[in-house]
Order: sequence, then C-alpha cells, then structure tokens
Amino acid sequence: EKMEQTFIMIKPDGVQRGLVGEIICRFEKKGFYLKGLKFITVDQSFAEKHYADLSAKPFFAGLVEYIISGPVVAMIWEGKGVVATGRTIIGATNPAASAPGTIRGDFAIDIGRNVIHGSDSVESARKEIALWFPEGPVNWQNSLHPWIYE
Ligand code: DAT
Ligand code: MG
Repeated sequence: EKMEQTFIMIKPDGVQRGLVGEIICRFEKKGFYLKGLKFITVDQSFAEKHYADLSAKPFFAGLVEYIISGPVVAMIWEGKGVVATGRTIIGATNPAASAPGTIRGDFAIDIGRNVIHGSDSVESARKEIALWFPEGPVNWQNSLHPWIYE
C-alpha cells in the first residue's frame, strides 16, 4: 500500500474547548498512525509562514492572530490516502457547510473558529511537516498493521 503523511493541527479554540482527545480519537480509530505530536504556541512569523499562501487575503491578519492566540496541537498522521481522507474527516472550511459527522460539522460554527487544520495536498503536507517538524516524524511501526491493511 502507498502510505502518505499529512499535517493536522488542532487550533487554539479546539484546545480551549477540550476537543484534543476527541479529535485524536477520530484519527486513531480510523486506523491512521500517529507519527508526530507536539503541544506548542507559535509566534507571528511562524504562523505567517504556515499560512503564507493566504497572505493576500483580507482575513490573513485575523487568521494569524487566531492561530497565535494560544497553544495548538501539531500532529503528523500517516496512512493510505490520509491527506484526502483527513480533509473528509475534518469537513468543509466553513462549518456552516461542513457535514454532520465531520469535526467542523460537529464542533464548529464560524469559519474563523473552525477548530482544526489539515493539509490540502500531498505537496502542502510535505511543506507543512517540514515547517512544523524539522526533526522529522517519529519512526515506529504499528503492530496492528496487517489487521488494518490487506
Ligand atoms: P482550510 O483550513 O479548510 O484548508 P483554507 O486553507 O482555505 O481552508 O483557509 C485557511 C483558514 O483560513 C481556514 O481554516 C479559515 C480561514 N478562512 C478561510 N477562508 C476564510 C474567509 N473567507 N473568511 C475568514 N476566514 C477564512
Ligand atoms: Mg488550507
């Protein structure tokens, strides 16, 4: 099977609202493998780097302010199709349009408080993992692997 990695971040509102366990649980139970995890507060220049592609948007300053407003949980998750499936688990960008059963559909109301980030492509996952985890992923193999993959 072709394994991929994605970058997932629980934003400051997700941390404040006590959603860390619930969110990790959804990725874990699906069968994805946790390959990196850190609980950190980032500064403005780091947040601007993470969201560099959106620097021309009118909401950019507010977005950066929100991301640096408290600690976040940064994670690497691995699995077949984890980039696209991770986005499906997260739900649409605007929680008003996120389906029930998705993280944003279940736990968020406003687009500027949408609880979680997930990479939108294999290429942006690679860039985001390099930015947030310069030390690289944790190297381990889940012993349940043959029970999850055929
Ligand atoms: P996503 O987080 O679903 O990948 P994105 O990359 O387009 O969405 O934007 C990053 C974040 O910026 C998003 O989670 C919330 C915020 N955002 C996006 N579009 C917005 C808008 N029109 N108004 C306010 N905030 C917005
Ligand atoms: Mg995005």
